[in-house]
Amino acid sequence: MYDPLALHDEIRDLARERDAVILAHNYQCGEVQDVADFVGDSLGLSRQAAETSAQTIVFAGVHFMAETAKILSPHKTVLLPEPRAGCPMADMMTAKELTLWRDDNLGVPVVTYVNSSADVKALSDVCVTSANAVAVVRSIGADRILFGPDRNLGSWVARALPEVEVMLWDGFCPTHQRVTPEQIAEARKRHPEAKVMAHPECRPDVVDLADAVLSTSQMLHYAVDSSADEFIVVTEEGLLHALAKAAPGKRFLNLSPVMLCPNMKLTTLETILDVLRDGTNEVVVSDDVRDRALAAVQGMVSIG
Ligand code: CIZ
Ligand code: SF4
Repeated sequence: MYDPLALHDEIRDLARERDAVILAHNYQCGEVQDVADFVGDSLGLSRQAAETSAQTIVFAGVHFMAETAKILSPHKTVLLPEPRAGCPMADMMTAKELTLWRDDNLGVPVVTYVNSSADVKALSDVCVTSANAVAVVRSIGADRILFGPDRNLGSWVARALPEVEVMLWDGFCPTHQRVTPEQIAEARKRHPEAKVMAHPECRPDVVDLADAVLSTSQMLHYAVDSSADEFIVVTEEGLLHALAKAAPGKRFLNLSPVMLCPNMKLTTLETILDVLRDGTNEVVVSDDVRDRALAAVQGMVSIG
């Protein structure tokens, strides 16, 4: 019989035995977040991966996140509990496509969202997360950049930095792209007192209607610091669990059931236990790709 409490204890015992740290993304389901040593966004978890003294990293997230951890910690074993957990946005820009785009725009810096493959990172000048995209692009000081794969985050950067010409790749997150301005207007009508927090992966016409445009880590801080008691959360629903823990007593409303990433939900307590016990699903990045991607990833981790 499925017994989450027993599984939780078994995972914690095995993690200790195997000298493993469990990192879980804010979009993981509640019981996976609760078994992790650290819960966070790509930026925070990348930093944990770089700093941990544990020999093994179990990454409860999607493939590009585990790859990023491996790039930062090549001598550690990085295990991805569910090997099918990918990111459709990351798949929207291949290394071949980026090579052609870069060759058509020689000399223009390539700024890449962390939601991308290691091969794509290896072709990039610098990577960003949603928490530091604006700060990283500002720090480059270029008047023109190529930005991919997320056209929505790129548009958000362009609006924040009107002095920079941001050339956009046409990728998007299917989960965030589904949100419409009508849904926001409807939610506001039902909850006129609530603050709307939207992720920059949402469409620009959705972002326009938000009180605050924030990464998941920024949403957690905003909710804790705000004098408001009620929030409409416009990002993947896993964050609601983290929000409820960070700000107990406040009310967090899920915009709609469409805010679910099926890939993030593939990881379960059982798959975590399996990889810890068997050491399976190790993430590998070739030395050549790692050597070329490292500077871009380190640039991301060092800013913001
Ligand atoms: O950067 C991340 O972890 C993602 C994908 C979302 C966010 O805003 O935290
Ligand atoms: Fe990719 Fe969107 Fe899922 Fe994040 S929520 S992993 S961007 S598909």
